[in-house]
Amino acid sequence: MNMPRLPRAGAQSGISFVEVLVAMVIGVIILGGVMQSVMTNQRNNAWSDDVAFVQENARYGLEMLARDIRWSGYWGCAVNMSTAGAGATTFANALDVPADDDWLKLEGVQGYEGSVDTFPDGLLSGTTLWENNGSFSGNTDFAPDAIIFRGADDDMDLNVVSHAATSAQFKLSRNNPLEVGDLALVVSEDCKDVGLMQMTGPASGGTNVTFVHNSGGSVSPGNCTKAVRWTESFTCDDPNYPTPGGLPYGPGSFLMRFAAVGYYIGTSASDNTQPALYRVQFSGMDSGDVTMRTDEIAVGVEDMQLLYGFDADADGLANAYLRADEIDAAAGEWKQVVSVRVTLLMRGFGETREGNNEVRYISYPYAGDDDGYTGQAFNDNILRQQVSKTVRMRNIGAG
Ligand SMILES: [Ca+2]
Ligand SMILES: [Ca+2]
Repeated sequence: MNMPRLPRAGAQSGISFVEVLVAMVIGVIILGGVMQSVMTNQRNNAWSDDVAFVQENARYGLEMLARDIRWSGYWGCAVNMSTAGAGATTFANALDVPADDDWLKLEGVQGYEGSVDTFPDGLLSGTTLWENNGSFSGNTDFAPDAIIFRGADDDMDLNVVSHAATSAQFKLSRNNPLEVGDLALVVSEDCKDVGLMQMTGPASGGTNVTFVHNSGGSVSPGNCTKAVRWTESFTCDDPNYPTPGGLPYGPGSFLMRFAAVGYYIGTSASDNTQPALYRVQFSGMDSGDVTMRTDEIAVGVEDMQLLYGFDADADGLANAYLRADEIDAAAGEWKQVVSVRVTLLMRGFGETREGNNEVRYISYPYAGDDDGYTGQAFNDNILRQQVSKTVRMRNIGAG
């Protein structure tokens, strides 16, 4: 049979120029795809690193703040301080400090509205306020707020055995570990009275059960009076603060160390292009000046906005959330704050967003007028996240 010849298997007639071109084009397309995918991966990695960075810092910052909010206003067993009526705690502050000293007060919390209130002395001793070189210039609604907390640090377990009010001397259940110049709180055996004073003696370094709190200038700021318990609250600014001895504390009263901490948004110590949350801690008296220890808590905290749960009717529950400048410090209204709402604006470390994405950050308007309020826009391709937490001051009891 005469069959048509089939081409031999494997016969080659060479690769045409067109085929080479097609192959190259396909190659370029594939390579382009791979490159694109590598770059996307890199960007995604930077993005997810940034998300982790932001979330980690947000969690830590909120945790630290929440811990201090819960602790604030802790004066041992005294819990009834949100009212001024019968049964309310009586606060005797014998420290001879000026009225504008905000650290050495017997109130759990005090806030400062950004760009409105003057922040307390010593708060910014660690670094520059971020507001001054930050992202909010021209938008005072977003000027970071600040806050300080005060309370007792009762790690010493110092029970009062007796108190001679006229000679300003406590006898304690064990040797007094405090030093001359230290500040101490005392809470009464019935949990109704709290006193704040500076130790003036003895200079025996923990080998004596005595704690002396004389008035006069042997220490600084010193005590304006020997009285640390009275029938009503007083400070050294009151024209009629009691002298000389006040009322004695009974056995079972408790002596504690006074503590205060503050928070603000500053410039990061490690990278001055980044904002950070700072915590400052009152660390004692030095020649009459409050000395502070400053710690950078979390980088990437760009803004802190604070609102205060204000208890207007003494039932221990907030009636309204107010800004710091809506609370009258001189009228003692900070004692009526029962909770704090913290909002932090977190931001990533660098540009990880694409295409000039606008981020709109809505916070609480400080002017109290939210008609047409649109928040703050950012077009810098930096990741942002807003986190909030409302924390109750657990030591503030109902009246
Ligand atoms: Ca504010
Ligand atoms: Ca209420």
